[in-house]
Amino acid sequence: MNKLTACPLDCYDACSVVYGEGKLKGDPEHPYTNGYLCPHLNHFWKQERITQPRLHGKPVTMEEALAHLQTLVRDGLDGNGVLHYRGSGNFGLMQAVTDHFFASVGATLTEGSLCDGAGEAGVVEGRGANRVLPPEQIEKSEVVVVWGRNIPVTNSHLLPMLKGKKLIVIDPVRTALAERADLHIQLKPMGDLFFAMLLARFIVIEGMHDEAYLEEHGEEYEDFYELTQTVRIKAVLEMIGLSLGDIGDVLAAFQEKRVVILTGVGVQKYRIGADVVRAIDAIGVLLGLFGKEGCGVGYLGSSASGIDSPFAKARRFEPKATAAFSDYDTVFVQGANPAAQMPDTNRVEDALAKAGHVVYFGLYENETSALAELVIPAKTFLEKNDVRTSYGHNALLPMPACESGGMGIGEYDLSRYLCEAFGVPIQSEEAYLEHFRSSGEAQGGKTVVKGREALPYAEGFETDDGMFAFLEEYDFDFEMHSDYFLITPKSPHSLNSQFSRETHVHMHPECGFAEGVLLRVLSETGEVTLPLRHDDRLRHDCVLIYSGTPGVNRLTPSLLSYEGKNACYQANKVKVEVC
Ligand SMILES: Nc1nc2c(c(=O)[nH]1)N[C@H]1C(S)=C(S)[C@@H](COP(=O)(O)OP(=O)(O)OC[C@H]3O[C@@H](n4cnc5c(=O)[nH]c(N)nc54)[C@H](O)[C@@H]3O)O[C@H]1N2
Ligand SMILES: Nc1nc2c(c(=O)[nH]1)N[C@H]1C(S)=C(S)[C@@H](COP(=O)(O)OP(=O)(O)OC[C@H]3O[C@@H](n4cnc5c(=O)[nH]c(N)nc54)[C@H](O)[C@@H]3O)O[C@H]1N2
Ligand code: SF4
Ligand SMILES: [Mo]
Repeated sequence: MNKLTACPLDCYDACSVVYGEGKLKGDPEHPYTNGYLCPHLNHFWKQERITQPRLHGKPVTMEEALAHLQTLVRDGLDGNGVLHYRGSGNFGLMQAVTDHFFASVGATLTEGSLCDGAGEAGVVEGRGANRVLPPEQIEKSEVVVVWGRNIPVTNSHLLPMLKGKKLIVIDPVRTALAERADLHIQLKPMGDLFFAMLLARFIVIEGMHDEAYLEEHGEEYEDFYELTQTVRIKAVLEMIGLSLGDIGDVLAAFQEKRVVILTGVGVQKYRIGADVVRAIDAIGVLLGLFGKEGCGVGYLGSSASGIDSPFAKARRFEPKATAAFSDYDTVFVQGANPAAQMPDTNRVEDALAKAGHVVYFGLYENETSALAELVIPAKTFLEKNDVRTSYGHNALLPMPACESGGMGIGEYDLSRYLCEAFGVPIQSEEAYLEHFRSSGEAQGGKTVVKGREALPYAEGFETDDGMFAFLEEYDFDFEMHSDYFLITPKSPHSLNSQFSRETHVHMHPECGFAEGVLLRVLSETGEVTLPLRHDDRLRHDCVLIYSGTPGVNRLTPSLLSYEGKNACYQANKVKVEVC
């Protein structure tokens, strides 16, 4: 019999999945999933799993593994502490049940993000809260501006909704979407803050701003207009690789009535990421796009919006992007591969080696499982109960267990074991699941998270005074000319470090190096050697290495964004040399 579940992966689309006879299919009834899945789930079975727990490299039983885990946690709590480092390998809400145990016994958890935290900080500063722009609004638009988001790769279920619309892509790479767009602005990486401010300035100069809307929702806009006047037009356009014509072309598209801007994580992998996203939001405010049918600015919305956590809260935190593993006796890694996916791999490896004991709790072998003392296999999403939400739409999707038995242990069972061993109260699995399920309500034939609006910000912004808080100042000290920009977007074949990972460095064919040659790529933080793949979608001043490529994060720095405690994967420039 078929069962309905949802894809567990960290992805905008959060697909509804039909499971039957050992096969996974896209739910044809679900309005966004539309009956198809992407390669990650289509090939889900091919990925080899960890089948047995391992201690110091030797197989042990699950009972032995859990008993050892208990000892490591106890010793850590009695000594220099325990760090619980949870990643985004599985996006189910029940993944956080381990937080309940670790927080209750006084362990340290992580704060900030490797992902969208800088942009989210900018959104929250400006709008007061980070709401999802529902796909229904995107569908009703006439013009879609895709700004630092690679929709065909990372958010492919949105593609049908872009059909027939005027499409503008702002991206240093000529992505597949840029290829078919009406306009592609191939700016320099890190050029977005200035481009957004210049667009804002010309919107006001041309009188395209919505004065009635601004009086009600953005009364400080004139101060922001003044700030944009500090940007020297000619020098800055030259610096970001654009012309006045590019500004004119984008403004022309803004003349249409229903405009949507979709911002992705690409624009905010820098220390000033919050300011960039806030400046892009300002364009939406000037044009009066928020709270209007078929309009809006959508970033990765908060997936936790509308969900109350039933789990204990921690009091101590480490920043996720720069966690000091070596300060702890016991580090428990769950659903993550920090030895590859955190920035500054050389530092991370060193810090993990100096931590007392590293435990890895996951599905697949990776750089982190290779250096863990204790490895505990998890169950897949098909073998345990969960519920999920998304940062790309408002649906609440149940994920009931579809298969029984199997290898590994689920997050709830592992947490219950630890809670019982340490005398920490824990509710039944069903009570938590019911708590999450009851956060949903029926809306137009599907279940959505209660309280999430079909048209966010229709009543104004959620700041203290209800007004959009425009950017008041900015810092910009990025070297835009020497060396190469490093861009590290998502790959079509992997989900960060899960599944089929990329192995090349990409540069334009006119970069002066032969296809296939081994290139050493160097930054302030480290180096990596990879074979070169020519890629004429790139600017001449860019080196592209996909997220998940082994070694890419040897090049990226241990820096936090100025706001949002986010990793800054594109903050280092790089040099290249032939090996
Ligand atoms: N196939 C696949 N899908 C995924 C993932 C995956 O690994 N693989 N990961 C998931 C996760 S965890 C996330 S967070 C989302 C993120 O998904 P997206 O938001 O799409 O993020 P990225 O692919 O990192 O970058 C998006 C685009 O930004 C561009 N870019 C890079 N630097 C700049 C810049 O300075 N300015 C501008 N304007 N653009 C820039 C890149 O060229 C790229 O096309 O995707 C999710 N979906
Ligand atoms: N250079 C560069 N680095 C990046 C990025 C980038 O764009 N460029 N992107 C960053 C972003 S946006 C993100 S979100 C992070 C992601 O980085 P991580 O959070 O480290 O995620 P993954 O690499 O997907 O690794 C997830 C692991 O989770 C495990 N897992 C999967 N399902 C389950 C489960 O049900 N239970 C348990 N216990 N484990 C499970 C799998 O074994 C898998 O190896 O990477 C960041 N790193
Ligand atoms: S990874 Fe994204 S697009 Fe692919 S099946 Fe999962 S939710 Fe759908
Ligand atoms: Mo992410």
